[in-house]
Amino acid sequence: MGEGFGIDLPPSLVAERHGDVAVLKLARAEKRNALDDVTVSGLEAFFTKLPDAIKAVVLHGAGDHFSAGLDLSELKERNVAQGIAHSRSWHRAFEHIQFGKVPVVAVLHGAVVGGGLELAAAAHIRVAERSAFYALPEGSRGIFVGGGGSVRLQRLIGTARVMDMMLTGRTYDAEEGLAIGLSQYLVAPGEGLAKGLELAKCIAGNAPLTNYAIMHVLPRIAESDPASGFMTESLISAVAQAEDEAKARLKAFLDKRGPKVARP
Ligand code: 1HE
Repeated sequence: MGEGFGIDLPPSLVAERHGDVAVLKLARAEKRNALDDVTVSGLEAFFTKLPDAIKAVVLHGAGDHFSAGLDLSELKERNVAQGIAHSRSWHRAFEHIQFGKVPVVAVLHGAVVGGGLELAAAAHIRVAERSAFYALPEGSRGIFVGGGGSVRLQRLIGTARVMDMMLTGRTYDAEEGLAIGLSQYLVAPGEGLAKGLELAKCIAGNAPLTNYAIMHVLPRIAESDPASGFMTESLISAVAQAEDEAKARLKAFLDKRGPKVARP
């Protein structure tokens, strides 16, 4: 259903185009959008092959839940080597989300659990509806996160919280999720997609190189020692400001044509 994108997607993923924003829906509601191998490969294909005309993506889920995580029915078949390869396939797919072509806004509702939370963590912005709840039930299933959660979630909410979620199966509700940084926005039930689209449209209006730097350079600076971070910042800010697009935007503001910063 990737028509309009020229991307061959499995039935569990449905893509729509809204101008320069792509909306990708996890469409396996009957299995609570559990992520099977085909869906993970489809995610990789989608985020790798996005056309240049698309400037931002909204990712959301059909039905009452964002995603129930790993498709547990596929798990019982794997040996150790296959398990490593499987986890690495998730890493590859999600790497193309976090460090892909354009920013991704995830819209969360209902269960955002296990691999579903790992998927959400690979997005750049998370909008939660009040129904959202977050958990890492891996501990109770006798497994471990394998979709990059031990890297991304620790950075997002801290090691102590991830340990608690994994050891005790603790569930955070949407308000708690907002407070601890699992989502940046909290909206009423049913309003997530509209909010996600509004944010994606705003992001799509930024200079492409600025978006690229925010996605690709900012997280690397966060991982650097401060001296390297300062130097990298100087380099990327000089690169960005040298673009014609930046010059045109600065001139527009000075000519009283550019937008002012809005009060909250
Ligand atoms: C599934 C899955 C799944 C549902 N794999 N089939 N994830 C979990 O441990 C979460 C497991 N799921 C749940 O706790 C619940 O399903 C939910 C809280 C998400 C939703 O509850 P509910 O009552 O709306 O749905 P349900 O009746 O439990 O499930 C509906 C169907 O979806 C049912 O199948 P059916 O054939 O009986 O209709 C469920 O079996 C199926 N289903 N979740 C497979 N996860 C890279 S490592 C990542 C590691 C992890 O992600 S571990 C966490 C796995």
